[in-house]
Amino acid sequence: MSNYLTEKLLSPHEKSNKIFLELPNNIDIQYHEFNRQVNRIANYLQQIGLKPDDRIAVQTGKSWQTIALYLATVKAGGAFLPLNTAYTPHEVSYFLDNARPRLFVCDEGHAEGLQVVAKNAGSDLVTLNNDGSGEIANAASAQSDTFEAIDRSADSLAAILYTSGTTGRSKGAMLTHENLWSNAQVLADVWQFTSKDTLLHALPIFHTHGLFVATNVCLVAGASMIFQSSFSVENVIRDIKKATTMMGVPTFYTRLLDSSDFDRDLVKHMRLFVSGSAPLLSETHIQFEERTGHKILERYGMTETNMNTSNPYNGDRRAGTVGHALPGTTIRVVSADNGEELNSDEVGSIEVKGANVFKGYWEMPEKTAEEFTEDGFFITGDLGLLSKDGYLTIVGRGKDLIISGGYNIYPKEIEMVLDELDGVKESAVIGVPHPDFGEGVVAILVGDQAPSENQVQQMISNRIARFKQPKKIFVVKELPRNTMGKVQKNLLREQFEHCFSPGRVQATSTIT
Ligand code: MLC
Ligand code: AMP
Repeated sequence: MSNYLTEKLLSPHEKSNKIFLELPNNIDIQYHEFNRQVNRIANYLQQIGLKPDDRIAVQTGKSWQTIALYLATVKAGGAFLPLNTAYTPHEVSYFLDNARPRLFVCDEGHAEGLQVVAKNAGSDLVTLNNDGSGEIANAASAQSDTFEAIDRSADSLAAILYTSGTTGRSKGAMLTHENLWSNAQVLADVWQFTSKDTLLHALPIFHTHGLFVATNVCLVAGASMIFQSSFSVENVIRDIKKATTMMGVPTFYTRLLDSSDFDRDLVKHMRLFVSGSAPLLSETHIQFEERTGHKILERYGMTETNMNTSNPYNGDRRAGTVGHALPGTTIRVVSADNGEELNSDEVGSIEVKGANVFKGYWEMPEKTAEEFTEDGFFITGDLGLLSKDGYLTIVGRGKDLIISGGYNIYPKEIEMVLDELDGVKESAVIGVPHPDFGEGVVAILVGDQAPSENQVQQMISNRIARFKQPKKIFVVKELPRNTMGKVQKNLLREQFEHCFSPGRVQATSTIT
């Protein structure tokens, strides 16, 4: 046995290849230097008594040291548990209480407020700052730069990523060494990544897209990453000349298209643009091609499954579709009524099976069982159709989920918070078209004394992350319901469809 994932990701590369480029600071990190830092941190983790499957929860900014901590955790036998930096202490406390990590890592600026949260979960808090300094760096600097990796098999736990649910309660998706490696290898092959590539990396590194798809693919190929702390049009335009590839959520591409400096000449040297995490409008695909001559390659995935499908690298990248099942992954579309597989072009529920699919939800065996079919397919909750030649089109979601700028927001979680507010009898949260984020969160409240939009924002600001908070709030006399008493969100979505467009319905106005 060996340490399955890190052996595959870290060992094979030329020592002198650059792994991270931080262009404005002129910092280059080479693979051999990076590997040594991984080893130092792994030694530190071993010294503090990390045991196999122990979790290391991390809420830190984007730095190459966080990536080193991820691989050190895996190499030392643990499971990496990244958390969105926008989560409030209230949200973090749920994740820590649920996962009971051995360590909770955050930056110094947040340590004081989070100390009690970590303590309540029985975790030690240590710091890692955006510039790589902090207690982890200090402790690691005294350690050896070689480390004998802890044996972990293909099926061992490598990471836990929390994903919200329709019940409002987040579930930890357990990803194995094989899930992560197999997907990285397949994507690197399919997208033809090599050590000559440089990826413009502007995604956050606490979700599947930025952490596994972007980073692991580069590691597998021995490629370099221009590591930008967050997405900005200006910085992408500044650095893209040095890149060969870019990955992003649709908002990245619509924002880039809004800039006249983003033109054919700027990106003529680029090899590939990939989009995912949310639907890319056909319109954006077409506009991008007209402007740059490049066809964005759209792919489809989930936290639980890593990537499932991709449009072809060579071949027809079809706008509005997410392409074919990846090698080693089986996709089927079944009837939501009886689970029977449907013919091509019939819309049904998308199910997936393969080495990419996770091993279950952390300490939720019943929930895990519910989401798999008897023959081992994972029920994605997405609705779609397969064309005769195997292209998957996603047409909607069977789950009540909003995707805003690539972040998933579960209405139930927001409704539970709104329903507790004074003056709110009940609420419904919906997603409607938003020009920047794809979908924007809108809350519809019932209650004669319902609070105003400003009051709501204040009341919920320390409960839920800013990106999940409703961008508009309306008050109605009552919510539309069907004969079963279920709120008809489709009617609400129709009613408020244009509220982010010019000439929209005034927010917080009472609709009768
Ligand atoms: C930020 N804000 C958002 C938001 N991001 N609101 C709704 N949706 C979002 N996605 C809010 C902030 O709270 C703030 O509100 C304001 O917008 C500006 O914040 P900012 O920090 O300046 O953010 P901005 O640069 O605008 O960020 C937008 C973004 C970012 C699109 C660049 O959200 C992003 O990087 N998204 C990527 C998400 C991602 O990686 N998803 C992958 C999930 S994995 P205010 O009111 O205070 O101004 C997955 C599987 C798969 O889905 O298939 O990949
Ligand atoms: P997450 O749980 O954050 O991993 O989000 C996964 C969900 O994002 C999927 O179930 C889909 O609904 C959605 N998604 C990911 N990629 C795409 C895509 N290319 N097109 C449409 N939806 C997508």
